[in-house]
Parts: sequence; C-alpha cells; structure tokens
Amino acid sequence: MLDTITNKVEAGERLSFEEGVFLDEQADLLTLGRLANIVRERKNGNIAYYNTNIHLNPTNVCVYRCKFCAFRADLRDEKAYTFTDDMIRQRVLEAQQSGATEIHVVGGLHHQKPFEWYLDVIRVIRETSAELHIKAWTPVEIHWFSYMTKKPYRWVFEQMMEAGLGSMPGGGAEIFHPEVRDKICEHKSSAENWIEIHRIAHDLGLRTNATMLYGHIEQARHRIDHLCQLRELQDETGGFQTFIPLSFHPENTGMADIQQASGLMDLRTIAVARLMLENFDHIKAYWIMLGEQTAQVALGFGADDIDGTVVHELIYHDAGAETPEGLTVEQLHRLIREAGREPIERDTLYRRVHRDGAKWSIGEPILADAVTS
Ligand code: V47
Repeated sequence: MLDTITNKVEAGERLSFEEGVFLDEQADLLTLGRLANIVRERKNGNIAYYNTNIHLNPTNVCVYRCKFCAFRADLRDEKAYTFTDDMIRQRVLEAQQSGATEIHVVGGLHHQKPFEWYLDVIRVIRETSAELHIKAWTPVEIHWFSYMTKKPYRWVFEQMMEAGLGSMPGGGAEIFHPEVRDKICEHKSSAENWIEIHRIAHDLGLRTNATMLYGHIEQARHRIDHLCQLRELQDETGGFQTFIPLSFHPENTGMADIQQASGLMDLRTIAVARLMLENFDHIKAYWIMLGEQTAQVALGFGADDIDGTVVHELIYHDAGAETPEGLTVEQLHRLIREAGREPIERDTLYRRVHRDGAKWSIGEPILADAVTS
C-alpha cells in the first residue's frame, strides 16, 4: 500500500480513508515526514509563517464540563473570573503596544451573561482599536448564542460581524466521531453543528480554521474520519485556511490519568494531517502546545506555520503546558531559521505584514506559488 500512497502523494492525488488509517497506524515516522514534506513544500515552499497576536479569554465560567478541559470554572470557584470592559480595553492597548495584528478571543459559556455581553466584548475591542483583526468564538459559542437568543446561526454571525468579527478560530472540534465525542464532551454542540456553523461562516465570507484534539482516548480511525469530514467541507466551501492539530494536555483535567502524547505522536499526527488534507493550504504547529523544539522539527514534517507571539494563553497553561506564555519575534525567527526555513510574518488572512517595530501595515496576499523554491 505504501507504494500506491507514495505515487499518489507525488502526483498530488487524494488519499482514501483506508490509506489514511494505514499511514497513521503503520508508516514509519521518517517516511511520513518525507511524504508530508513533499506536500508542504509544494504548497508553501521554504516559508514558515508566524503572526503577532494576543489572546483574550474573557471568562472561564462555563456551563459545560468537558472532560479534557482544565480551564473552565463554576461561578463560585476561587479561580472563576470575568473581564470587565476596562479589562478588555487594557488587553487591547497591550496588544497595540506589542504590535499585535490579531486578537484571538475564546472563553467559557457563562450562564449569567446574555448574548449582548458577548457582542459587547467584540464592540469594545473594535472601539479601542480599528485595526486589530478580531478572530473570535468557536461554533460551540455560536451555537450557545443561537440557543440563548433563539435566532439562527446566520443572524448571530451577522450581529458579530457588524460589531467587528473578522474570522473564526478552529476550536471546539475535538474529535467528531460520536464514539469519542460522547465520552469527552457529551453535552457540547455536535459535530454536525460544528460543520454546519463553519459552512455558514464560509458562506458569509468569513475565513475559519479547524482543529482536532488528539492523544487521549481516540484511535487512528477516529482521527482519519475527523480529517475526512474537514476535507469534505473544504471541497464544498474552500473557506478553511489552516488546520491545527491540538495535542491533549492531561494535567488538572477529568482525564488526568492519560499519558500525554509523545513528540513522535505529535510529529506523526502533523504529517498525516498534511497528507490527508491536500485541499488545506496550511498546517499549523502550535508551538505553545507542542513546545518550541517539537514545533521546530514539525516544520520538516508537514507544518508551515507556528502561530504567533501568543501572550496570555490560558487554556493550555491551565492544563499543564510548561511553554512560556509568549515568545519574542527574535526568538520565533531563530526557531524557524534553525529549522532551515524562511520566517514570514503574516496577518490572520495570510497577507504579508510590513513592520517597523510596533507599527505595521498589511501587504499583498502571500500566494503559495509565489513562495515555491
Ligand atoms: O477547542 C482544551 C483545546 C481548543 C485542552 O484557530 C485542549 O488559530 C489540549 O482551538 N489539552 C481551543 N487541548 C484552542 C484552539 C486554537 C488554538 C490555537 C490556534 C487556533 C486557531 C485555535 O483547545 C479547544 C480544545 O480542543 N483544549 N483543553 C487540553 N487540556
């Protein structure tokens, strides 16, 4: 089967579900890396992208109790918090001072906060900064807003876009297959909802990302099923930009007995994703979750993006991530150059960022065929 797969990868053809499961379960790491690197360099040449961004998790109070989550809190928990408008403004000013081009906003589903409160989070950001790209909410939140307001998803998006929403991050996907989803987040909005909400976002012109949470109770067939479902929606809409495999961090979660995925498993998952998602332009090695070393190696195993100078990240750090909360641009450059790649700063929509310290302007789209070396 490996010969057939190699021929297909070299010819740029699509791999089947069975071929994906074979690769995931049986291919050796270096073969996976070599094949994934063919696709990676065909699409993005020698470039490794990063962006300068900041995170805002406006509340950790959440009605759901997903077993993998160490971030959520009950209202009366000691660690429970909710941002005020002033705190949001402060975070945006901090983003401006650090030269961030993007603010990434996700949080808990606070049962005492109406839809207007979430809309205000976006409004306050936009009022404080006209330039910052607002990448916010996941389908889990959009579904909750729709449930609260009894309005369709499309209406929810239209309100958010009017307030300043620019794109949607990839969270909340976890593992689509019900054999797994029902065990790790049974109450959360379904895989069908996740797909449908991205379909609507794409139809409204919003670009979005996709993720997969791996390294817990799922098996190869669940991961490949997840990737095939994403690939199908991408065929239909073309609205996904980046796929981000998220390695499960067990500390302080309801699945703390599970051993964290090894660096090898991380690299295998990135490579398999690169090979299965031939219709996605980008695969992100999220350094904050993988660690700087694995993210660096991942740039040779299919990944072309390492996300950003992420400041104030809580979701992974609450779950035991020992990476620093932020890297400087110099550190990111060094990390990428050491991996033999060329760093390019992108904005959320993969346009070149021209920068002079904290001042920046957006340039032309970075086209895949323009970077092929
Ligand atoms: O949906 C939660 C995951 C996601 C844990 O779009 C955990 O650019 C590991 O989606 N261990 C949110 N993972 C983060 C996310 C994301 C991150 C970076 C970039 C982008 C993007 C999106 O984090 C959740 C869930 O799958 N998660 N808890 C944990 N203990």
